Amino acid sequence: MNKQARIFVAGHRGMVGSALVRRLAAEGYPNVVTRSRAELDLMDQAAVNRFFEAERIDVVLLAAARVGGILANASRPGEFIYENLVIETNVIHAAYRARVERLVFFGSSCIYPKQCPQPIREEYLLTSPLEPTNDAYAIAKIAGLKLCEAYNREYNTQYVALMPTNLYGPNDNYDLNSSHVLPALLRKAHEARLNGAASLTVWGSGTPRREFLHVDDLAAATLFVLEHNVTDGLFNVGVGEDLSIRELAEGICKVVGFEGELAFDASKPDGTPRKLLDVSRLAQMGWRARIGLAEGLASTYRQFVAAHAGSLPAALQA
Ligand code: GFB
Repeated sequence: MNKQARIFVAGHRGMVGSALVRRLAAEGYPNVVTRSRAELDLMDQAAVNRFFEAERIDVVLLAAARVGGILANASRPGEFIYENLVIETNVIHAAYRARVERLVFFGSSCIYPKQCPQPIREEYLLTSPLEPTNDAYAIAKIAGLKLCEAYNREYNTQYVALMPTNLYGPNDNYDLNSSHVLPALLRKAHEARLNGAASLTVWGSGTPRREFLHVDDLAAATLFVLEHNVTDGLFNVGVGEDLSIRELAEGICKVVGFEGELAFDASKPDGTPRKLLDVSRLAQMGWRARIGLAEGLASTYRQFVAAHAGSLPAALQA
């Protein structure tokens, strides 16, 4: 990819978007274009068309989306399917109209069936029913990757779809109702330690298994795909191993220095029992994740404490 390419990072303030901006700066791409929601409402098709007509954009990284954890997905399905469909159709169509060469669309591992062989290969898509707690969001993301495939076939665009597993890292969402499990448990363990609580609440049974990819690794995979001239297709992005929610909670308590009990709240949904991605397609091209969970948790917790005040446990004080 030309170092002088004009790269539009849609959703640049979010966890994925900000990781992409960091990576592009680190790899010497000077022409990164960003717009705040106030400057460009991606839900407004005419405004998005005007933006692409006015700006010469060479590459689009479509990281803007309405995202959330299991409870947010289960309780706001209309919002999740509508906003994600509108954002992706507006941006992908406007990019095509403006003859934008390349685009990367970001989906999620929840696009795959609730019950499918593990690890999950890209070809398992649409082979059996989705997980009900997030099927609205999953359908929107499947539509987005299908848009890329269809435009590539009909218009010879070069639009690629990356499907990351559960992500974590800087600029994550720590609201306990709408966040994903890893940031939620980091915050709960932190507050439990500061408050001297006897226990912290973990949703569900603790038995589901999840795979966690640091968002900086997703940004690295994105640059890898662009710099290796991958022009179409669907690629899983993950670390290739998973753990149970109970093991995650125990690991987070260790990092945070919380020594109380785990209390499991069976009134909350478990969701998909497991969604370990098969990462061999990118691995065969030479890309693998580098940030292990222990390292990622420690750095993410340090950033959480720095951003949200509070104290670090002795083990993490540099
Ligand atoms: O990360 P999470 O919200 O989403 O939940 P999914 C993962 C597992 O962690 C579920 C459990 O079994 C939760 O019940 N869990 C335990 C918790 N304690 C907590 C907690 O305090 N907060 C949360 N949020 N979970 C999402 C999809 O599924 O995966 C999204 O809903 C997206 O659409 C995302 O695809 C990547 O991993 O179950």
